[in-house]
Amino acid sequence: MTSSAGSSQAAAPPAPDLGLTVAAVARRLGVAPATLRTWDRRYGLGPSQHAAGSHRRYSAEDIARLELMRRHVLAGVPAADAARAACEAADLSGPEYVDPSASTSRPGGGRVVPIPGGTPNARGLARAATALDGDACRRIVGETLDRRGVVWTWDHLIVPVLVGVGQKWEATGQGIEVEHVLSESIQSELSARVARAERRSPTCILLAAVEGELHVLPLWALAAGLAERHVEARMLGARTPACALSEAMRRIGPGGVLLWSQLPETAGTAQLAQLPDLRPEPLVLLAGPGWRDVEPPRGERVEDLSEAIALLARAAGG
Ligand code: B12
Repeated sequence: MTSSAGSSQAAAPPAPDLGLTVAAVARRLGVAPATLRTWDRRYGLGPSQHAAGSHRRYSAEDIARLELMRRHVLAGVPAADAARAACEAADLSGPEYVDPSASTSRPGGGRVVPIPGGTPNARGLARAATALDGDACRRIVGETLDRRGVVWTWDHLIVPVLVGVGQKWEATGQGIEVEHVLSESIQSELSARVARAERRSPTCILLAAVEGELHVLPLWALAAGLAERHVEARMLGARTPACALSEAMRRIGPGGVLLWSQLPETAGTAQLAQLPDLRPEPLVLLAGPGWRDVEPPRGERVEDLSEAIALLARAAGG
């Protein structure tokens, strides 16, 4: 995370384009077009606009409902309940749409981050982040990591709160400071687990975010998850140039490499084509929503944290 990223985020996000196609909405939400069609068929969460001689189009309100649906589902709410809540939401963008837990929030908590269907712990983390209380964020994340392990903590505590914070920024243009405190706290707890771990794998794993990519928290979740299995991960971090990744691969000879791309504009296939041919050949995994619409010349897509940890641990011989 950098201050330049923070300042560039300061501009209010653009109002959603009216009349988006299913493909555009799928990209915007980071879900498959087939999922949108299923939500339309099963729950009536479809496009309400008609454009002459063309496919039906999603309006801003349709998209807001779908975003709510996605958030609920990510937070673990069953799809039918999530759809009902999304359909019943009265005001999808205004300040009236607030988390009922707002009344118990700390000072500064008037800017509540809704975590629909989130656990009390997730709501607590969101409140601590909203209050810019990094110590409390680290405590909540650290205690949950100790109790439930990396995968559970990432999937059920951290991701719902990150998604909520991201949605809040997207809807209001506010809360970048909350996002920064939260990200720093999560990264510091995950990296502390990595530093403490005893590593015993025959080879190590290289983790990198692609060129231009500042989102790295999933890489830290991976490093911590691998550390739980005593697998060593070397972290190259944000915005790794393809030539630097290639050089690191040649020098280290990793059992596996994972490249994270959060934003579609950072997922370039040219950087994959540049990777060296090593013997033995490392496993190359591509992860993150940025790769969703890319036909990669090299590497396999991986969709979730536990699958990625399992594949990489095997590749490292751990
Ligand atoms: C934290 C954060 C930041 C931090 C990053 C700090 C850090 N140390 O990483 C900072 C402040 C730097 C930042 C900057 C920006 N951000 Co930002 N950010 C986020 C936030 C809140 C969390 C990111 C994250 O870690 N996501 C990881 C998980 C939670 O999300 P996910 O990848 O979608 O998860 C899916 C899959 O990947 C999978 N999954 C989940 N975890 C894992 C783990 C593994 C290993 C695997 C394989 C799969 C997997 O499951 C999910 C369901 O499909 C997101 C909100 C969000 N919804 O993600 C916005 C978000 C990603 N950011 C966004 C934007 C627009 C930006 C900026 C461009 C803003 C700007 N105008 O400057 C900059 C650009 C930075 C850059 N060039 O890279 C948008 C992206 C929109 C888009 N689709 O293109 C988001 C979605 C916010 C939003 N709702 O609009 N950001």
